[in-house]
Amino acid sequence: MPLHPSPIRPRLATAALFTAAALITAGATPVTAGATPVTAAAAPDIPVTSVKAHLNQFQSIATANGGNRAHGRPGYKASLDYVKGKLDAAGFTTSVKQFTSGGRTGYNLVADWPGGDTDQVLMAGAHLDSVTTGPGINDNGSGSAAILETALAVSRAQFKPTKHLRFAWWGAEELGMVGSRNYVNSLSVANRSRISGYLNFDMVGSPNPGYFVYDDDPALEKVFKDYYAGLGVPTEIETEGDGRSDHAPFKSAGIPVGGLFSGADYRKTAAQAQKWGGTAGKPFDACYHSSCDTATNIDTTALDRSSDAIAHAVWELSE
Ligand code: DTR
Ligand code: CA
Ligand code: ZN
Ligand code: ZN
Repeated sequence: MPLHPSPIRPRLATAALFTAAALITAGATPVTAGATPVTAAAAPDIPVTSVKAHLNQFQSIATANGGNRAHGRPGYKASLDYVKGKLDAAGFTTSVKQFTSGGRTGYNLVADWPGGDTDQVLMAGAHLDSVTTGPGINDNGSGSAAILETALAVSRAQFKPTKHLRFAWWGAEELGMVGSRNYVNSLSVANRSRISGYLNFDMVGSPNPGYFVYDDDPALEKVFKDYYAGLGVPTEIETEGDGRSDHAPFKSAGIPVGGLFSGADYRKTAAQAQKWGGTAGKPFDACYHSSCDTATNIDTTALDRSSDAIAHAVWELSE
């Protein structure tokens, strides 16, 4: 895993390249000794307004379909169709994988960005389903919308990473990571070994947010920790979700996993409120698995930071 370049370094490298080119054009011999090592371009900013627009779509879908986007209900498939439409229009190769759970039909959506080394696949995923009791905007429209907008940013940038990029939206996570486990189980041993890392994003916009980084793989953890350190945002390691979200089947298959989490029904401590703001003694998300997990159940700053951290990790880990 290359050393984490500071965000400023790629721009300096670009400037150095332009200077060198100008010198060459002018016939001079560019001085290269001790030049700043050229690193990959920095990730673009992810516009949080665009992420929230996806959340508003998810909210509208839930409202029009019995108040939820749960496995086996119309709201789930409508959510998937929305995400797929955006990705198809942006040039991704999408596939919908069907499965059955609890007597109902479920679907995973997998989107490949054409290009890159298919022997080194970097994946980013989020569960798209909600519980039956509500629209699931933070859990997990937030993760779904954040990786969708990151994928669209890849397209806008016509990003050409070394590794192959694959994004996934999982069905039936709320029933026990059914969709993601179905996907991992469908992979041959060879195809599992081609996945260099799986990044999971499940609840990244909690209204009383914390900033938790998965600690399952040190190299993946470092990418996120360093990014937030660069923003001056303290982080804590994430342990509450061990085995409780879609990274679990990947980890069980020996694939390195990482991710971000902004908190669920656990209460924020006074020490955490001191460093992160928000309200001590209250849950990170008081509407967890409830009907009030709506489009207003989001902290915009947390969603913005999470989305930008996701983009940074995708750019950094695929170069
Ligand atoms: N998002 C929850 C699962 C969950 C609870 N705590 C964590 C921590 C980190 C990731 C996921 C979770 C759900 O889908 O029910
Ligand atoms: Ca942003
Ligand atoms: Zn949930
Ligand atoms: Zn979740």
